[in-house]
Amino acid sequence: MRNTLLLGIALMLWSCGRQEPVQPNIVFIMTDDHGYQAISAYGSEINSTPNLDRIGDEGIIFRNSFVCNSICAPSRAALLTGKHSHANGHLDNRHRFDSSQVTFPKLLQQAGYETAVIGKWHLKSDPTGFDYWNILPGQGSYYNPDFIEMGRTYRVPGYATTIITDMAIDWLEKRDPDKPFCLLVHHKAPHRNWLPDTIDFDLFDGTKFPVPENYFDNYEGREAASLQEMSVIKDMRMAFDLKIFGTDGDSATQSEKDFMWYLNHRLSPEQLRAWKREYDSIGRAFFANRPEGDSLAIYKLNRYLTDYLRTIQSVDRNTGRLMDYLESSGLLHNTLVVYTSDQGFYLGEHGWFDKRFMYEESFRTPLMMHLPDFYKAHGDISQLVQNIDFAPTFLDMAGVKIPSDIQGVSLLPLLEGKKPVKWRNALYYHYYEYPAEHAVRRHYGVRTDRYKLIHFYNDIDKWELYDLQADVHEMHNLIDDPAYDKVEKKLRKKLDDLRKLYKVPEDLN
Ligand code: SGN
Ligand code: CA
Repeated sequence: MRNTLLLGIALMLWSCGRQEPVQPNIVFIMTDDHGYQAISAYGSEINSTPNLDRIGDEGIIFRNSFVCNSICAPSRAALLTGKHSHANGHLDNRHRFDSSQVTFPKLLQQAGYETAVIGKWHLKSDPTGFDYWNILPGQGSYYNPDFIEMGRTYRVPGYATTIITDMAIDWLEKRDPDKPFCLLVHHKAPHRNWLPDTIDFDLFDGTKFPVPENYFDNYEGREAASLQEMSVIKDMRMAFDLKIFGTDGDSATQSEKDFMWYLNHRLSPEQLRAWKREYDSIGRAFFANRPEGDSLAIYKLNRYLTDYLRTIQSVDRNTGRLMDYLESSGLLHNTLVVYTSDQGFYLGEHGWFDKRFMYEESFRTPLMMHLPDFYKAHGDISQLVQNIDFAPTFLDMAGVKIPSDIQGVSLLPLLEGKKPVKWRNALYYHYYEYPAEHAVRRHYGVRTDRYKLIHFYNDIDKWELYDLQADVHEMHNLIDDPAYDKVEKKLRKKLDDLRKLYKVPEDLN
């Protein structure tokens, strides 16, 4: 009896002393087109990102994080709603987001959170569910960008990544200190056409980056891949993308003229001077030794990666600034900091830039989290996670009931360091933007931890099957290989099951 009493008192004391998770703050940092291959925490061989790595080093790093539709606006709609594209209605970049839908910021707001979004938005309709919003119109500008602050448009001098970070810190300073908060920081970088901050112009100068082993891919057995228009060699524009003016002589292309107009009208005289100093000298070196054939192909890759990685250095530096602010202001211990991208990107793999395909480089997206003290997970997380999981995770963490029609799952058990026995064993993917720029055919598919089955449809009808263990670069389509008949059958069944689970309309195939 006495022992039971003592145990009761001890339990009571333990539960009183136990640190309960007060509604944690959320800082969600999302870049535009940041491939995991350009983050050192993911083993990058081409750059170093110490400030981004810090998030993963001190917290967790997801090794198998994916999107449901590898394109900007649909990715953002999936983030807000926790639903696949067919369910939230945002199939491609041309849609306008139905902002009357239930979104996680709206539910957090109702639960007492102060909410804000700053930076790229791209959903056409105005943000809803935010106490404060200040967004780039459309794709936004790298230099001296316009912003729409709660309906008012104005221009801000400086560089987009730095300005967005300044605005984020400013909002944190001015927010209601008595409320938990959720702040979405959405960078423009490193989106095409990769314009670096002028202070980063000396980075990667003359670097010869390793050439991906499938850079000269011939797309054998992969018809949709052969039909794309996102090839570094064929489709990158010399002036607009690579900043080499004058390759067309007197007949400068419209794109070259438009880009020149943008530079002359948007940049300050000082920015323009720095810009010309940098790219005139690159142009002179190009014409002095004009490369052709394979040398031109390699030259283009180096030129592309140089500017792409320069824009990422600014993201890294500014993320460090934001982390330092959270730490010095005492917020970090009770804040979930997420670093991710709206999708991955090709850095020359298969000969490409851009995204859209369900192949690994663009289907995957980086995901690292710095956790509030209460959550004990640390290091690598290998479960399959997807961008539809953000909404339920944030709601779960805030103690808000997750609406039953949300299709993602809460990642909280993983953040708590648990090893759930029943985790999802396959992911559903669906890309819809065709006919469109880059000519990537519509496709949907399923990926397990080892295999991937894809169906390209619309003006094409092709299936592809990959064994990711044997063929990490997805060069060998096994769909006609009898040795994989059983695997294919299982995957088709899995795909049907997922399409039923997510209620994908029959005609979307
Ligand atoms: C622009 C780019 C494309 C890019 C899309 C979508 N062309 O149209 O290369 O795929 O955006 O990007 S550009 O000539 O205007 O740079 S997304 O991130 O918004 O989905
Ligand atoms: Ca994007």
